[in-house]
Amino acid sequence: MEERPVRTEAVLQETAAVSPHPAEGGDLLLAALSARGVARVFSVSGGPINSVYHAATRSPVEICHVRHEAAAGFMADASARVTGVPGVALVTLGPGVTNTVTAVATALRGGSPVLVVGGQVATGQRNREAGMALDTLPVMRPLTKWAAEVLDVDRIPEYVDEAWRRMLAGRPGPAYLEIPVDVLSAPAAAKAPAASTIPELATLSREGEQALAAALGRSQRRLVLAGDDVHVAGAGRALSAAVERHELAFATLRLARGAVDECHPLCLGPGYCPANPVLRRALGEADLVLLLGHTWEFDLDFGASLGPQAVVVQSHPDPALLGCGRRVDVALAANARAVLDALVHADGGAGDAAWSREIAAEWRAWREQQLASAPLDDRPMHPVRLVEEVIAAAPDDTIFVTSHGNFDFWADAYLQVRRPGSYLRAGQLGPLGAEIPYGIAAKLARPKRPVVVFVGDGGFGYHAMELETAARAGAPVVVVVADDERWGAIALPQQMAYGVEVAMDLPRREWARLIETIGGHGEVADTAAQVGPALRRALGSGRPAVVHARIASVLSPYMAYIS
Ligand SMILES: Cc1ncc(C[n+]2csc(CCOP(=O)(O)OP(=O)(O)O)c2C)c(N)n1
Ligand SMILES: [Mg+2]
Repeated sequence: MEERPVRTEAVLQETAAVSPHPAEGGDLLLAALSARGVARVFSVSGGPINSVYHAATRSPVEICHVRHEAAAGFMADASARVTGVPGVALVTLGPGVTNTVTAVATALRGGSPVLVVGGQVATGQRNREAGMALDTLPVMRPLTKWAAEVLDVDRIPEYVDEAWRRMLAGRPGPAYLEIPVDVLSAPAAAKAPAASTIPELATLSREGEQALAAALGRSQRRLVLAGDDVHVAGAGRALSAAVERHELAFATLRLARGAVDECHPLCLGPGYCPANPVLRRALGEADLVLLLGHTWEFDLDFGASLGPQAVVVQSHPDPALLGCGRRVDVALAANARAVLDALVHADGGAGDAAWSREIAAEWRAWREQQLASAPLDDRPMHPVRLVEEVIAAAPDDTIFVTSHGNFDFWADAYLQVRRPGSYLRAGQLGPLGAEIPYGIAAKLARPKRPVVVFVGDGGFGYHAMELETAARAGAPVVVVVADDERWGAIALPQQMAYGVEVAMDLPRREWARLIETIGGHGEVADTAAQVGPALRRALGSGRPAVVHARIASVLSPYMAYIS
């Protein structure tokens, strides 16, 4: 990653020119963030962080004041995923910090760089039961790559710099800085610039190159699983070049979905073993599997689908993750771009390109067959029918967000992600509630692109109120509520295991009317024919919108597999 100069001094001089109030820690904080490309921080206010709110009057960094700190954390996470610049949440002490816990844990498990800045009581009030005070460093330490308190106002830029390095080195993840109010609001002196140098494993060793070429040369049926680091390292072009040069079947996973267009003729669908039987077949038949920038995690069945003949090559920029959970034959400590560049130039012989093409075609046929089993006039609509009608009506450059309900597993498996940064899903931690904040932050980061959030009637309830934030912030995101009138992902397996469902029903509520009362636009679409026009009106409304759609409760292949 390139070094960026940090122009704290210049920003502080401009600050003094705009407002007579002397520069404080809040100004130092925003100057350090602005110098690193941060455009906005997501926040719920509180007395101890007022210095930062005041600093925003004379900084290019905006404050997006949201309704719940969990949403602030999720928005910071989505902002990082979409832009590549770490996202920032600014929260008050005690419950302000603890409310971010799930979002921070999601960022940790999802490999997303999120900085939480938390307030704290004045140093002189420590351990005296001050209002709202809580020792939050021990709470945040296991959830972050680094958690520290700042006790000297003039060291704020240094701590931001350190947090940046820790968040971005190896596998990205969150960091936490706690700043007591007397430190944050103390007068600040202009400081000499600090420079970030993010260590990167951007080259593959000679031995690594040779081992990769040898494995390729000995193989016929070759499969690439492009994981998180393909996205982080910006290696989509290199992936595309390698896939085409050697005619490799491939799947993109998690953060990397869409790194290469999933409509590519060699793509065998999304990288979820539970939702993609063709991927399981490919893993069983391949004699070379290249797992790039990822580990053998849950969505890859912990590697259980691999056949005995498979030679496994794994790369990761964090050497500690090589061989994690499963033995590998060739371990490459390098970022995905370096590995893919080496792969493009490796002379690996012809391989079985017919197998790559045939297995990718099988996935396309499987996908089409799902739609064929969901007739247009079914009432209530089959989940796949709703997803298809939304995709058909949404412009090509739409960013899609999904949640973690039964409906979403249908959507995740059916969506074809066409370009990088176009699909957001919280990931391994699987928290309901991330999706609406994700959509809002994506819209703020990419205002020209349509953003469509898929969520069930259960998940919708977590942060629906953030649509009011979206109205204030000017983020016209569209939320498609797939309403099966229940907590389907739990109800259906309960029914299968126990023959009854307990407390699983959610009566239909008027979500399209609710959104109208909080500054948005509402649509109801209960038939397939209504979905496209409703979605287009929602997108055209220029306001945050809800498209409320009744769907049938049909167990998704993903849920069926894991239940
Ligand atoms: C924070 C959190 N709590 C609970 C769960 C467990 N959970 C997963 S899916 C689900 C039901 C989701 O219902 P809904 O959003 O209506 O989607 P559906 O399954 O009905 O399609 C629940 C409770 C979770 N993933 N995250
Ligand atoms: Mg539901």
